[in-house]
Amino acid sequence: MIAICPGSFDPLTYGHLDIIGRAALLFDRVIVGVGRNRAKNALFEPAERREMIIEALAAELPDAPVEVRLIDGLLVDYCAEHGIDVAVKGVRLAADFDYELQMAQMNRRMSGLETILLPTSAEYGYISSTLVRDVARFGGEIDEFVPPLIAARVAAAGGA
Ligand code: COD
Repeated sequence: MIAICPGSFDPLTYGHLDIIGRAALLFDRVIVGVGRNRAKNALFEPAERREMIIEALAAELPDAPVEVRLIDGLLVDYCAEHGIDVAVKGVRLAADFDYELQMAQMNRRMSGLETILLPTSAEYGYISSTLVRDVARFGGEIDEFVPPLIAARVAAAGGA
């Protein structure tokens, strides 16, 4: 079965990598779908995020059957066009669950796409791209939260 891990990944964190790596153990193939969340102010353009994820996966999960693609438009349309069976999302807090449940139900209603929610690993539960951008913007260290090459790209982008 083919799964998609969709997200903004602005930037990719160790929390995202944990979900992607665990999805890769459960499914034959995993597509990391880089989308645009219009509710959030992006630091990196989607194409840049895709490039950064490809580099990070090569370093962190070199043997995982994972590809990185840009999603333009609805997730359900992308999945239908590419024969993707299921979406895998990570859940940290109750707020994540409320948001993901609503999207899962909407997506299933629209196309039948199923969603699997994976609980975050405890050590990554507090990490979010938004907080990472915020810490970097004010000059804080982000090495603990993102792979080294992502930290370098965030620093080069001027924090956030
Ligand atoms: N531990 C575990 N999981 C985590 C962590 C962590 N530390 N950090 C993030 N995650 C999970 C999130 O809960 C989410 O499941 C996933 O990783 C991606 O997170 P983000 O923040 O990078 O991405 P989002 O939530 O901004 O992505 C939203 C999408 C782009 C997936 C969504 O907007 C979408 O599907 N857009 C396409 C258009 C569409 O179909 N819209 C209708 C949806 S019903």
